[in-house]
Amino acid sequence: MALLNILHFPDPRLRTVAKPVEKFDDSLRQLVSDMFETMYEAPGIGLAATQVDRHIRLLVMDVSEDRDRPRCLINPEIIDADGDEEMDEGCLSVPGFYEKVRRAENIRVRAHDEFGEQHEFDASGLEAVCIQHEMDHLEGKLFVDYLSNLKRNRIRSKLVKQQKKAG
Ligand code: QAP
Ligand code: CO
Repeated sequence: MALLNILHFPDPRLRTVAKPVEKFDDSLRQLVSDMFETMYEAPGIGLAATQVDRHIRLLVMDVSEDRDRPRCLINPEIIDADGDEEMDEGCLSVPGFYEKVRRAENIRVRAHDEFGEQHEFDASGLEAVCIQHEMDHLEGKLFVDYLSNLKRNRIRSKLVKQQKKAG
């Protein structure tokens, strides 16, 4: 088990487009386990491999109150979407900032688990928002990209200042 380093906006590595997972082996399962540990410790409700500088199509999440429903999605696809909804979002890669983002309200998802089994399920509300947010990371996209240039630039300069202070 290991805690992984989380990249912070505006690190250019967060803009990498992730590649599909091809081998469902022990090293993949080790990464999944380290990502869960990192997410729970943060604490966060979702973490994409991109955020820990591993550029493969993998995300972990747990939107349950009791933090006892870990879910791992590999090579996820949204195969249906309807409705829209605005929710306050944050991101472990954009610490301290929360803004409203509009996304699909209900989605149908197809993904593999860490053993290579394919699953399909419906998600709504926070779970659906979290999946869409984490899938954006795999495309090199961040929730701040949905904000005005003014808001995004303010967030960028505050984080750059903090990162300089922290060394
Ligand atoms: C994505 O985000 C998400 O700023 C997951 O200081 C968030 O786990 C999807 C976090 C909201 C839907 C709604 C953020 C922790 C965690 C921070 C997270 C912070 C500490 C964010
Ligand atoms: Co995020």
